[in-house]
Amino acid sequence: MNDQLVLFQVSNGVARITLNRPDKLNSFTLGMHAQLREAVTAVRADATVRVLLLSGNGRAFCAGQDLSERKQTPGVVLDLGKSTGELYNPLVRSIRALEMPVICAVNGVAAGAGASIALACDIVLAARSASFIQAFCKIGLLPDSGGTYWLPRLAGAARAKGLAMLGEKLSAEQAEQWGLIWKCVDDDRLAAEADRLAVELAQAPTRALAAIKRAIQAAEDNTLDAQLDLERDLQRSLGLTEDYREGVVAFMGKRKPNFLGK
Ligand code: T3D
Repeated sequence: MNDQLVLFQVSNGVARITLNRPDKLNSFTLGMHAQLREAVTAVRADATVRVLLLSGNGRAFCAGQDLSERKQTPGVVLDLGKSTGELYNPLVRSIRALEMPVICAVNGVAAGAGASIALACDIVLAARSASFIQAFCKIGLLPDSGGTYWLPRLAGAARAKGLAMLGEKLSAEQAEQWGLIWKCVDDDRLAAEADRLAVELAQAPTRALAAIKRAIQAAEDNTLDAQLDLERDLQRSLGLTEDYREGVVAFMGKRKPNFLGK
């Protein structure tokens, strides 16, 4: 049995988390949830980490909830609100709250909660052969883990309803064209391109990136007035960072800045 359901490694400011149940398309079991939670907690606690790169092992990114854990037992009431509220929602919240960019390298199919979790990340890069499937309706559920939040915001209500009600496979290329993801790249370039982005972002002014993430997420609900105030407050604090000082000095000195994430 595979005990390492999640692979975790940190180097040069980049934390790499890889879902690792390839034979079951990296679908979520209780064990995988626990290991993923532990890894995300470790990322949060490690001050050297400036970027998180999430991916999947094998031919899929993630096929959502492992349905073998959902076999009905007579007399036992299944409470999906509990697993959603106690496992998936905290995971989505933790990705959104991480004060650093989270890159998702979608190496293959992302279905059900697997698709929602990919879309919760800040920069989603997909292999050209990958796909996104709102598989929920096929088993009598609705998109969760933020699915009904991301889809209309990213793709518009018409496409969101079509995707969620039909459960059809959306190719990575179409996902890129519809604005669901940052980019799709040829399959054999995915790992290198994800690494290149991660290394670039790990050398960027981390606090500015965290502020960008926070402000763009807040814009989903804010009025323009509230957003202008938030930008003012965040800019004030960024103006006091070492990285801002370094950025200006490097620009004036016509050299490459050396950002430390401080
Ligand atoms: O329950 C709660 O807590 C509420 C929260 C729910 C969140 C959710 O994610 S609900 C949605 C759950 N996911 C799905 O419904 C997707 C199910 N999977 C599929 O539809 C297909 O596997 C795919 C379209 C993703 C890929 O199809 P294909 O033909 O490429 O692969 P396959 O042959 O179906 O799967 C390969 C193996 O992975 C196979 O196992 P086997 O027969 O070789 O031993 C298959 O059973 C297994 N697998 C794939 N997805 C899941 C799974 N096993 C358990 N759960 C899965 N979700």
